[in-house]
Amino acid sequence: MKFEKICVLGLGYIGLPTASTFATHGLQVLGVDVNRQVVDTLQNGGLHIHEPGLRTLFQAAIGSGNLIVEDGPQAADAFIIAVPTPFYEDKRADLSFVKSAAEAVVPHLRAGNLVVLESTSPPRTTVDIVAPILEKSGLRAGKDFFLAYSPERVLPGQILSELIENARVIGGVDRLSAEAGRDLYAIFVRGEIVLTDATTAEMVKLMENTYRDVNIAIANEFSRLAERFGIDIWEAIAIANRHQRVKILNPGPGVGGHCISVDPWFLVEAAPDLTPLIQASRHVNDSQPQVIVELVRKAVGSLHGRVIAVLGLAYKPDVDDLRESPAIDVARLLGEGGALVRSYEPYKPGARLEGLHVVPSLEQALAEAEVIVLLVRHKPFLELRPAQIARLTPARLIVDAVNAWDAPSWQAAGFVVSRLGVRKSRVMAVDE
Ligand code: SAJ
Repeated sequence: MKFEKICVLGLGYIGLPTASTFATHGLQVLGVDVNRQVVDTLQNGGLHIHEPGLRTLFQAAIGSGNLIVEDGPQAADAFIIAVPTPFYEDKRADLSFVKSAAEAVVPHLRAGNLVVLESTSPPRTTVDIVAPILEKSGLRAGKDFFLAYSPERVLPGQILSELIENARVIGGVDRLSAEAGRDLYAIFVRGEIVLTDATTAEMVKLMENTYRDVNIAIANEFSRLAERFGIDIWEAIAIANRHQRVKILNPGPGVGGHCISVDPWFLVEAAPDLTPLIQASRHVNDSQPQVIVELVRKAVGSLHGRVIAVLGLAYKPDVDDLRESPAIDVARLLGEGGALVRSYEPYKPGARLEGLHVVPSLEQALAEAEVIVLLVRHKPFLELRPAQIARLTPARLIVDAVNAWDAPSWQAAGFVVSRLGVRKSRVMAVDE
């Protein structure tokens, strides 16, 4: 199938890079967002999200004349739906954006068009929810138009390269729909393109993120056991990972971001009776901020009135994304416990977060601190030297939740270091 003009609905972390990449590969792209502010920002050449390299790519796309941004769709050869699927309080998927995007396509849908859903969705969303909406056009999915599900699996921070290099799954409601999807993405994807059915493709996406969530949960549970039994979890993991079939992930303050902490719930919602392991893993990871707070409490005694420098608020290293961040939960819980928390996030020093005192510099976070709590393995934190920090703060207590700092060097500079998953007086190197 040949494509000249496509319409991308939803211009967020996935839709905007996708629209821009198609435009720089020669397609005419209409980018659509229902948020007027987003449309205004983009029409004026600005960006509402941060992703390395996106500004240059977006400007090239706009500059080529191939990318136009509007607040509603128009007739096109293909429609890509890349809107968010958040969840409600009770963890059920909120498909309202997916549904309204599909509704918006209906008046413009023509025989021979392709529609692709990219939004992460519960199993069967494409066939049971999106197809019936699109069929209000009078056209039949798989007969008159092609319909496919193709999940995005790019890693925030590396979206632009992964968009092109990653293997891509395309699940069609029938074989010809999957092939039409392949013809579209082959325009820029250099990774392998794998064809399957729509529901398998939905499951693949959810399985990948759930697999990672469960694996992080077991690492977090192991770190709790390590403290109980008086060992160093980091040493134990390093040794276990020398086994050729073992790859234990890292414990930490919990699982954040808008993917791994959300997607497993889509499977739980779809089949609560079949998902005890997935549910338990979610609960382990969600309770991890509380574990970090207990670690701090053990290190300082009472939290009440203690001045605490929290280093790192992002959901993972070297991104500025604060969504669903467990580090923010830790900072809030410390504050609720009576501590005076000064939080510092090097990638978003001006962040404003309700109920949190975010300071714009490391110096301000440390100036009056009694305890330093390190929550994210950001590069700028890894580069800090103990002697340099000792000059900036009266604090001599460190709680390292991410195994970022070499404890002996900090101890040599006069600090007492508590590490997540460690209750051992002498830390022995793996090779000793
Ligand atoms: N984390 C740990 N321990 C680890 C690894 C991660 O606690 O050993 C935490 C991180 O700190 C973070 C969370 O897990 O809070 C998630 O981080 P991540 O780097 O594992 O994943 P995301 O959410 O940034 O991106 C994931 C990726 N999925 C997989 O690796 C299976 C990405 O490929 C997906 O495209 C993305 O979700 C998505 O959009 O679904």
